[in-house]
Amino acid sequence: MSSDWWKSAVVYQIYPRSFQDSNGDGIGDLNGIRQRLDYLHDLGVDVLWLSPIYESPHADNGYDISDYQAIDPSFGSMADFDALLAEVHERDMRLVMDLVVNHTSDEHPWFLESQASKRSAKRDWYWWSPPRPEYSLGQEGGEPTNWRSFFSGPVWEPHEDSGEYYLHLFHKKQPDLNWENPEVRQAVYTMMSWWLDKGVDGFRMDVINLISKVLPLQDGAPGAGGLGNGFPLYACGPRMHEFLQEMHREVFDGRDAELLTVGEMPGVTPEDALLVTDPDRRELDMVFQFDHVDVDHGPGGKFDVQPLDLVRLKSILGRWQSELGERGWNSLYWDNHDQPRVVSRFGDDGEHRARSAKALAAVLHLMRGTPYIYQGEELGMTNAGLATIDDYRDVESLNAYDELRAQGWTDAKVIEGLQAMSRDNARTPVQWDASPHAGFTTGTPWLKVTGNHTWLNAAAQVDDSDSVWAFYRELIAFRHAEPVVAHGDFQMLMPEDPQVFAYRRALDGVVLTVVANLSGQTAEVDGSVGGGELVLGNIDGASSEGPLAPWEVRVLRSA
Ligand code: ISL
Ligand code: CA
Repeated sequence: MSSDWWKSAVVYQIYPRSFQDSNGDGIGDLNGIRQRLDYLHDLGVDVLWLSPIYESPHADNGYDISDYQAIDPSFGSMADFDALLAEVHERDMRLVMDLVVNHTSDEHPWFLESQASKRSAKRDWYWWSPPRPEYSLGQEGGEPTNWRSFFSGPVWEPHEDSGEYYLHLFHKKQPDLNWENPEVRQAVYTMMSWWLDKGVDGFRMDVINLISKVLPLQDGAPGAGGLGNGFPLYACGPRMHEFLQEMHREVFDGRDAELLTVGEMPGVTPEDALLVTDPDRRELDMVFQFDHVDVDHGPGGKFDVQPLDLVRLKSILGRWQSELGERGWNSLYWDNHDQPRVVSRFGDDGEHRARSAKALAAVLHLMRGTPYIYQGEELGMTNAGLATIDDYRDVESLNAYDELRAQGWTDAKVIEGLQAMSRDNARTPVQWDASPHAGFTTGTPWLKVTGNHTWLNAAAQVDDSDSVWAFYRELIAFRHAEPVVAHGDFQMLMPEDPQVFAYRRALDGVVLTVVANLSGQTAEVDGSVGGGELVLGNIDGASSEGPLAPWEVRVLRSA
C-alpha cells in the first residue's frame, strides 16, 4: 500500500445518531450502521468516519465526551463496536474515529477531579482562573477574558465551589483541556494509541487547531453583543505545530502509512495548512478548512445569510487548490453535520434538485484532494425546513435563537436564518425508504424526518441508473479508475464567470476538463475550456460542446 493511498480514497461521514436505528429508541446506533454496510460498500466508498460514539452526556451530541474508551449505551456496546470494525474491514473499507480532545465533557473524571479543589492534582489539566481584580465570581464583567463562545455567551463559567472560572470555547459542558500541561498530552496520546491498537484506521480531529492558546490569556478585540473576539488568540496558536509533531512522534510513528489523519481547523489559512500537511513535517495528512463554507455568512454572523457569490466561491477554492498545490493536500467537502445541505444551499432543491446535486458533486470530487461525502448527500437530501423553534435540537441553534431574539431579531427572521443554516438541517434522519419514519426507526425519531422522504429516499435511488446516488457511485468509481483525478494538477478556467465553474486537471498527457453550470439559466462556455470525450455528465444524450443547460455538468477527457 503506497503511503498516500488516501489520495485515491473517498471518505463517507456517518453521524451515528441519525444514520440507522436498530432497536426502536429513535436514536441511530452501531448495529444500525452494521445493517447498512453493504449499502456503503455498493456505493464504493473507501473510508467511513464516525462522528463520536463515546460515552457522553450529549450536551453537544457526543462532542462532549465523558469516557474516551467506552461506547455510549445509546449507540451500543464495545462488542458491537468490535463487530462493526471487523465487518468494515471484511469489506476492505477502513474506519476513522472522531477525536475530540480540545475539550472533554464536564462529566469526564479528569474534569471532576480538576474541579474538586484548587489543590487537585489535575487542577492544571483545564483552564482555571479567578475573576478580574475588583470583581467577584459571577459578577458581570468579571470573566478573565472577554471572549465569546462558539455557542453564544461568554467562554468562562463561574464555579462556585472552588471560586474560579473555567474556560469553555464551546458549551459550558465542554471545558477546554490545557494542552500546555504535558500530562494532558500524554493521556491523550495513550488513549489514541489504545484505539489504534484496536485496529481503527485513523482520526478526524475535532477543532484541533484550537489546542494552543496565546499566553497569557488576554482580551480580544471588541465584538458582537459586548463580548470580544478571542479567535486570533486561540486558533492556530503558537504551539499548534509543535503539539501535532509531538502527537505524530508519540502515536503515529511507524504506522502512519496505513492511517488517515484529518484535522478540523476553523479559520486556518492556506499557509498554516501547508505546514500541517507537508509530509516532511510529519503532522497530519489533510485539514478541513472553512473559507468556502463561510462564503455566505453575513456581517451579522452565520444566520445572517447572504446569497452565494459564485465568483468568490471559485476564487476561494481555487486559492486552496493552488496554495496547497503539489506539496500539501486538500480535503474536499460541501457538507458535514455542522453545515446545511449543499443542494439547498448552493444548488436548487426544487425543480433541478437531482441535476444540481450531481453538478455540485462532480465539481467537488474532481478537484485535487480527498472528497468527503456526508450521509444523505449521495441522495441529494435537502434542508429540513423546521418551522418553529420547538422543532430544533441543536444547542448552537437554540442558544443563537435566544441571543438573536435578545438583540431584537423577530422570530420570523431568526427562523429564516435557522432554516438556511442550522446544523439540524444536516442531522435529520437518513431517508432510507418511503415508510413513515423513512426506514430510520420504528420508534419516534429524536429529530423530525424531512417530509420529502416519501419520494426522496435510498430505496428509490439505488436501482435507478439516473439517480443522484448512481452519479455519486460513478464519481467514486471514476476516481478509482483514473489516476488524473487523484494526482493530476489543477488549473481554474473562466474564473470571472458568474455562472460556470470550470477547471482542468492534467497528468501524464491525460487531460480532464470539468465544466459545470451552477445556475438555473443557460450558460455559455468560452474557448479556454477546450474539448474531449464526454465521460461523465448529468443530462441524457448531452453534447460535449455548446451552451450548458441549467445545472449541466460535463466531464471531458482527452489524451
Ligand atoms: O458549526 C459551527 C458553529 O457555527 C462551527 O463553528 C463548529 O462549531 C466548528 O466547526 C467546530 O465543530 C466541531 O466542534 C464542535 C462541535 O459542536 C461540532 O459538531 C464539531 O464538528 C465542538 O466539539
Ligand atoms: Ca437505537
